[in-house]
Amino acid sequence: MATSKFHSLFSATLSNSLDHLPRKKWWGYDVHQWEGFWYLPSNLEAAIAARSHFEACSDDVVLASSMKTGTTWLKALIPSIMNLCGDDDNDPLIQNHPNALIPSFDVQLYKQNPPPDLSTMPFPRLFRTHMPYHVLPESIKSSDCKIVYITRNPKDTFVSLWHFMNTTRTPEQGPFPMLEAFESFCNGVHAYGPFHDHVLGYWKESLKRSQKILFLKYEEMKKEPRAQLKRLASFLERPFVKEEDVDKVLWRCSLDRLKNLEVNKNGVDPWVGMPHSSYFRLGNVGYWNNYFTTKMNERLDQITRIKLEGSGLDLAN
Ligand code: PAP
Repeated sequence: MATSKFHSLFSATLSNSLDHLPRKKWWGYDVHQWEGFWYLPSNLEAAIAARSHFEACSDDVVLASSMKTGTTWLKALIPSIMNLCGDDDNDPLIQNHPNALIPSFDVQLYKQNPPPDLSTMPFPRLFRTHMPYHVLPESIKSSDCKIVYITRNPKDTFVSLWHFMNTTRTPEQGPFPMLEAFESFCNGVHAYGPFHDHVLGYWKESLKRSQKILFLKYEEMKKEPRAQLKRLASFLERPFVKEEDVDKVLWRCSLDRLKNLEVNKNGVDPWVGMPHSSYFRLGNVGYWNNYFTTKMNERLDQITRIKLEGSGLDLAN
């Protein structure tokens, strides 16, 4: 069952060499603080291994994000743009959940010991990660490889995360208390949190190196998908030649289409143990409004204001 597999993958204890790290509870799971961010144990060990072992190539593309900010959309869009999708009948999205099209450093590749042999991967290689910018493998930062970062309004991110994590709970347990989850989120204690620090790390770097890091916002992708998709394709040096291809890729990667594909309605992610369907929900902007009290709204808005002050970044909507 998905729940128990998730539990076994994510509640594994850290090896002894890491058990000196600060530890807290998040949704009943241990999370450990490393270099300013909180991680589930197996993700932390994988992140540390990736930092030590991964060697970037100049034409690699790394998709980075905090959890639940629209990454799955990009997991579909990036391979589609990179011409890996062929014609409609050969679209890999029909047979594969988007998670399978871009392997993750920290939930997949570097969970293996010894580290994976990447020599057989086709070029350009595509990777994804939830690792914060400052702990990325050095070669990602210093090589010419490209990073695509996606973020989202923290209030919608939180609600999306709450729904996703509830998938790990049994019917007897019921949903996790929202206020308790909210308190953790506001305190930055959640997988790959603090959220705002994660966003700021990539934002600041994207201002310094716009050729290296493309900074996308989920709300802008929803509002003007054609323009944002073209921006993404140009950044990846795969500009669209035909306008109709823009619409084709948007359709192929649309939430409605992906959600209704058999491969995404059934099955479980082999690495995380979560149902494939749990990666596709409503995809609404401003849905937090259905859950937040005035107090919650003011609190998270204030945190966002204080954290982002002077950064030039606006995540309100
Ligand atoms: P991850 O961090 O586990 O990869 P991620 O894909 O970043 O999750 O976030 C999931 C959100 O993206 C969901 O939002 P919601 O809970 O508010 O509905 C999900 O619905 C949304 N999403 C997934 N695929 C798409 C898509 N193709 N287009 C738009 N939104 C999508």
